[in-house]
Amino acid sequence: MELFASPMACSLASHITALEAGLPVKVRFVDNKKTDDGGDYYSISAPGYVPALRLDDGQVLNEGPSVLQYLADRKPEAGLAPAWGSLERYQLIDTLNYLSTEVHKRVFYNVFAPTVPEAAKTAAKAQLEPTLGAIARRLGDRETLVGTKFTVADAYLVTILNWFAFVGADLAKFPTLKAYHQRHLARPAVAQAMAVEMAERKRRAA
Ligand SMILES: N[C@@H](CCC(=O)N[C@@H](CS)C(=O)NCC(=O)O)C(=O)O
Repeated sequence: MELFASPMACSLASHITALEAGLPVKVRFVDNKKTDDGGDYYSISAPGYVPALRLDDGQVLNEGPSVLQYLADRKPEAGLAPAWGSLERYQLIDTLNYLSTEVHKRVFYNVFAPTVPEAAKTAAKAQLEPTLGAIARRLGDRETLVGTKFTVADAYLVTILNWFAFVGADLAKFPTLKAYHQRHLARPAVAQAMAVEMAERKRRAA
C-alpha cells in the first residue's frame, strides 16, 4: 500500500496509524500536486488532497476517516478501531466525523487556506479557543477519545493539536488537553512519524 501525504498535514494521522499497526505502507510525499517521482497527483486523487491510500490492486481511498479505518481494520489485534457492530465503533465514527468536519474543515481550513478571504480567516481564528474547549469537554477526564485504548481518533486529534500549537493557540488553558497531547507525542509511532515529516518539511525549506 502507498500513503500519499503532506508533511504535518491531516495525513499524519494515517502515517501514525500505519506505524502503530506495523503495516507495510510506503509513505509518498506530495508537493504542489506532484508526487515524489514527479507524477501528477490529480491522477491519483481527483480533488488533489491528502491523505490518499492506494491499495495493492490500485484502488484508492481518499478521505481521512475511511483511510484511518481501513488501515486499522487490516490489523484488528492492534485495537486501533473498535469491532464493527459495537457501540464504540459508532463512537469512533462519530468522533472522526466531528474532527474532520467541525474542527478540521470548519476551523482549520479557513485558518490555513491561502484563498480564504481575510474576514473568514479572522472569524475562524476566533473559533480556535472555543473549539479547544469543546474538544476538552469531549475528552473529559479520559486518557483517550474513544474507549480506553489508543485509536485512530487519537492519531487524528494529536495531528490537530499540533496545528493548534502551530498557530499559537494556548493549550495550557486546557490542562487535560495539554497533558493528552504531551502523552501522545511520546508514543513511539507518533514520534517516528513526526520525525520523518518534520525532516521532509526541513528538506523543503532548505
Ligand atoms: N475531505 C478530506 C480533506 C483532506 C484535506 O483537507 N487535506 C488537506 C491537508 S490537511 C490538503 O490536502 N489540502 C490541500 C488541498 O486541498 O489542495 C479529508 O477529510 O480527508
